[in-house]
Amino acid sequence: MRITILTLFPEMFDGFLSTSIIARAISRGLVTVDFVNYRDFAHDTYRHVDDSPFGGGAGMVMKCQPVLDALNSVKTENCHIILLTPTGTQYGQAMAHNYAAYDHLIILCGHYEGMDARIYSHVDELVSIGDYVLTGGELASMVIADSVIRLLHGSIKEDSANDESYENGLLEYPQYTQPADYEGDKVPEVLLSGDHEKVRKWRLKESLKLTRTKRPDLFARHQLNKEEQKLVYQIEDEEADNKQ
Ligand code: 6GU
Repeated sequence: MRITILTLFPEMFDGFLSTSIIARAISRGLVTVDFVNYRDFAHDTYRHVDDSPFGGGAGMVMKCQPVLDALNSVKTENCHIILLTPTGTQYGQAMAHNYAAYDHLIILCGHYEGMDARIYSHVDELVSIGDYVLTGGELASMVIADSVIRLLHGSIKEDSANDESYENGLLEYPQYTQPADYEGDKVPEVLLSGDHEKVRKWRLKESLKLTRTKRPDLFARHQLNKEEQKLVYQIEDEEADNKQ
């Protein structure tokens, strides 16, 4: 897979690309990441990429010409082009899986007050990573690239990807490691039992409990199977008992 990132600040990505799982995925040849700096496509003396907004108001707006010339310089036949903006569709795990299937993903980072809206019709989608405002799209593009790259086959162990939060529509169960007793704070007994079926059931129940209380929105959308429905009845009974 190839990911091309269009940005005014490619140096922001140095640590991201040279560390841990992302660095390993690159060295294994699973992904290449390349950059285009909009500034290189600004042709006036001062290499302006932005200008003040028509109609007035604070801040600067990124101009069509340098952004679209930069984009046209890297477009390929089967590429998928996303533009990062707080006004885009909210990003999620399903979109990460979707993106991981493309040969070439092009990500446009905005900066300043945003981009000239005429740029929008030249991309496939507008994407936001959540309901807060960042100073630019660079961090958002790292969030997207990270979540996509770790899904590429050979990037991480397959089963570590399957159990996680969001993959089955539920939050992940709590994890523990050595020691079994940390200053009197003990790991749940069942995890030390060696009974794989009991452990699986306990984890599923904890996932359901966590999702139900922390993310009622996800829980409402999750289709409970028979086993899960039974566990939810247990959870409700336990809650009722605790109230008495
Ligand atoms: Cl994609 N860009 C900016 N500037 N802020 C954001 C965002 C993107 N997603 C959430 N906040």
